[in-house]
Amino acid sequence: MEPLERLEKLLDKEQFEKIKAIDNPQLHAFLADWIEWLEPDRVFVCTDSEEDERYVKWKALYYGEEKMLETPNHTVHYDNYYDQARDKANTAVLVPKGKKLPYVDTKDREESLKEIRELMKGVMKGKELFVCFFVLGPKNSIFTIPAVQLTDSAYVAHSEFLLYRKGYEDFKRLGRNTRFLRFIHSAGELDERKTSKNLDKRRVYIDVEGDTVYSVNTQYGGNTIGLKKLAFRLTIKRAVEEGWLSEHMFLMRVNGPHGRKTYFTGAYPSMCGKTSTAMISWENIVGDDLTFILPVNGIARGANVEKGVFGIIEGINPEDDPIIWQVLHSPVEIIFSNVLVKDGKPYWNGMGIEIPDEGENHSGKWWKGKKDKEGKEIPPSHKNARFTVSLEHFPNADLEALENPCGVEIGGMIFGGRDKDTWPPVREAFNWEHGVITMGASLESETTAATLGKEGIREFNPMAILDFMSVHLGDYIRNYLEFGRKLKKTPKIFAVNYFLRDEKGNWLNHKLDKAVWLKWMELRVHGDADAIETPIGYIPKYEDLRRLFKEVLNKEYTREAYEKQFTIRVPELLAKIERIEEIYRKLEDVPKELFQVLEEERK
Ligand code: SPV
Ligand code: MN
Repeated sequence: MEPLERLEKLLDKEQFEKIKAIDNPQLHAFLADWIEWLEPDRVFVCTDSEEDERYVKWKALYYGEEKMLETPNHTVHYDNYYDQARDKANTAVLVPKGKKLPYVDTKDREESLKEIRELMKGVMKGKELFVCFFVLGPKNSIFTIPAVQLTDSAYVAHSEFLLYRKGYEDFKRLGRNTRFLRFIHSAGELDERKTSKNLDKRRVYIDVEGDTVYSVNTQYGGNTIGLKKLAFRLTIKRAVEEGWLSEHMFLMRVNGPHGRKTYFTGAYPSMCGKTSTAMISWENIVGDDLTFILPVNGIARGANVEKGVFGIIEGINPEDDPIIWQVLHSPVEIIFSNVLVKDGKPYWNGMGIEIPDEGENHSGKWWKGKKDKEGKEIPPSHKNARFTVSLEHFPNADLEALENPCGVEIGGMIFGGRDKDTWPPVREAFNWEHGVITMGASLESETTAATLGKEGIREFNPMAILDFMSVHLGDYIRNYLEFGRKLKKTPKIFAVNYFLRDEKGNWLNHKLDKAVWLKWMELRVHGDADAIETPIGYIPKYEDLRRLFKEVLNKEYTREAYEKQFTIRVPELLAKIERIEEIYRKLEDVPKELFQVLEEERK
């Protein structure tokens, strides 16, 4: 039977008409195959209408995946106590037999497709399947990538409405041969709290070959919101094949002198200051997590893949994060996840106000001192508790840049690591190759007490993208280098480190100093500030920083502070070059420029 005929049998009339309106046989076949396989009780197809979006939100409440909070439009969602972060152990990129990728888990494609299909057979019995259409990147643009998500979680679909641009009309408009990304998710069997129950059978399989990601028995956003990190693995592969960049980067506007607008991207491993940089209140955010960068007429142009924020809520307080605080306390649509709730109000660790001693959180009914099965005390909110909200509600969002179909010209690209003793607070690369190799491809970050038992262990994380590296790292870096060669004008590349310490272990910078580094980088993009040439790139001159500290933060900046911060730490830098070379020497097929540039820097 033809796919459309099968769909007519599977869907009720109203839903079938919505699908029929899209003239795409590949889509029809995909839907028919999977709806038959997943066996949902009912199927709802989301068009771009407000009404359909409202239906999904209502279903998230109806099925108990979300609960209303006191403030209008605020809801809370809980994930299983053991399903609170990206599940690296059960996530794999599928590859042909015998192939492997460095640094990410790979599995045999054929066997794994079989395994995941088995896990998903009939998994939606008794449930409702939501078929959702979105696009990555601005609509109707050179960046647009259409995607379809199947999920039995109304929470996942609801999150996607806040985070991505609707794509049903795009699917209708785009031709029959349009390539699209596919995500198939089931939360699996749910427990009485409506969280995924069969965590031992949790799987996230990324089939780059088939442009498809499968995710089952999990709800946490990073494992399920298809268009986020799942799509990211697919677009990295596509970008490398097609010669553009799909990056784990924020996109922001830094405001220069006389109203000049300069756009920067930034890649930082987690806990290195990515969000707090993108959210500096007097600059303007375009995106906080994922950026596509395309060469257009010799210029690198960037666009936010998403239109919302799935942000970490821990530590957000009115003093350090006035803008996010304000957004979180306004009656705009927000999903809070894995926070503490008492009397309809959400609370989280480090919010700077008193937190109740009891309530409901990711562990169920919670009281201060409650311990988990392992005997560990349960904090009020999970450290990866999050908020999901659209960027349009941020007073400092640059919405014009966000929806610009041509994206924005990228003036600078920032790579931010965390180390106590090696990189200066800010510096500029000599050129594209130098920046890509000694900054991006050499990015490391120290583990923090919050994330791992051991503090201060340096972890290699090139371009902050290692978890998602669905292609060979050597190919990824080669693509980066070639990308620069396609440009008439390459973005300037910078490296920052907000976490430098002195010999006694004291921090050398304050939290907000990064705002000064941004202004300096903005000037450098336009050749409006001098710099000192060092063996590792250009560093700021004291006088410029002193003036900027005064202008931006109204702070004095002493020469003594400057000298401590910007002294080139030769032994540490040499040791770092050694470490990075060692890593790349073990990989096959790394561009030879990488070793040459590192060697030059050593000399
Ligand atoms: C990250 O961990 O890099 C995130 C959140 O942005 S997640 O969606 O879990 O990947
Ligand atoms: Mn991220």
